[in-house]
Amino acid sequence: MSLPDRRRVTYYFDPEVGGYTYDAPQKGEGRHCMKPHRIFITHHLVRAYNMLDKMHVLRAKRATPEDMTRFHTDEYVNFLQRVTPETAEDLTYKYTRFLSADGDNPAFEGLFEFCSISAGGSLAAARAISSSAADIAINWAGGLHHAKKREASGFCYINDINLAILELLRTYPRVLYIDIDCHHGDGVEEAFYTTDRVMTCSFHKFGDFFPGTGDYRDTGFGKGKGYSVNVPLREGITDEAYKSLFEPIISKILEVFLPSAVVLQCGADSLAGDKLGELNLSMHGHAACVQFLRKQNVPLMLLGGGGYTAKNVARTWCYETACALGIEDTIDPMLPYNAYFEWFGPRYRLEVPGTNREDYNLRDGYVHEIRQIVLQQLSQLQP
Ligand code: ZL4
Ligand code: CA
Ligand code: ZN
Repeated sequence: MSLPDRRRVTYYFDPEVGGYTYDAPQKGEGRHCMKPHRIFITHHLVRAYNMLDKMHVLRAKRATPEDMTRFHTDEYVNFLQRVTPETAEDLTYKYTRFLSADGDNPAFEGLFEFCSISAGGSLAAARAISSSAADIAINWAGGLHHAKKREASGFCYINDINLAILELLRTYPRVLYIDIDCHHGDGVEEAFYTTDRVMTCSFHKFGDFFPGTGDYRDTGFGKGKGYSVNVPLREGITDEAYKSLFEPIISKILEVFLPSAVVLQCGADSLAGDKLGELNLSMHGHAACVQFLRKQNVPLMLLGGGGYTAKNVARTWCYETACALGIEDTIDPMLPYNAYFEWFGPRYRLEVPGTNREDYNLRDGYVHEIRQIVLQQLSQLQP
């Protein structure tokens, strides 16, 4: 006989989030790959699977400029409030401050409201966890891990994760941040690089890939030495190899760090077939990270992040919502009818299969080597 393993899940969703687009209104250079609309499609699937009545569904208060300046500088937040597509060139002093001219971080229409929705959800999720109102809190509009204290980077403007972690630190002595986005979680690592109260652990494609940081030798500084963990990957990693890194490394971290709460950034660009990512996880391989953390019985926040093949992002975050609820075994792999049904053809299934591309991590014992290196680093933290 096993006990029912219910968790109280709070899910933050703002119906307006899907209406924002990163595309510049006047420029005809092509469409930006970051599509907030994917969060709206995720929500449609979650609703079609009847999950909304199994959790607390809330629309968070928008984050205020004061909330944002807990991490960011006043002048950067003030800039984000004022910038428009028309004033961007002047307010950035020809793209020498706050934003760069390279197209990753456009000054799109409604930028500040979009940031306040994303950050508002993560802050509310952190408060729900801190107050013990929820065991698991979800904000698929969050996870924007590249944003820096005084500048935007890699499609991210406000670092909702850092705001949430700072909120958790008001209650909890130690917070663990885990990042399964295909890119390095540089903005979170940098913010907590010198503290032993936050451990950051990012798994990411490394080598000739944005943002270029995340070498395994970058382990923290001063009091924070050993509290930044990086697992650099080569292209094409599959479920099996990923799990053989994730589970032993996270188990070791749980043992040596004893986090009071965990924040998991669930960037979905680590899935097979992503437009930008170069990894090869299936939906089930990605969700195995959520399942693994859920069964550790530690307060858990689930955030979004990257993910550029929108229908696969929606499938995966919908399935991970089911994992948070513990109902994934009852989920019909045939998608229920919903407003976006035709997007999911030709198979109309809740699946993202891996492909047969080569896994370069299996060459010359790389997986084994990086696992040993990281576990060895972690064992030095033990008292
Ligand atoms: C695009 O087609 O590697 C942005 C970005 C916009 C449409 C308009 C065309 C304008 C690919 C990417 C030209 C854009 C040129 N549009 C972008 C070094 C780069 C300089 C900028 O998942 N160019 C920079 C950022 C990465 C770089 C990845 C991941 C975020 C996250 C969390 C951020 N930047 C080269 C790229 C396009 C675009 C097409 C693009 N940008 C792909 N990779 C990047 O970790 C949310
Ligand atoms: Ca990562
Ligand atoms: Zn990414």
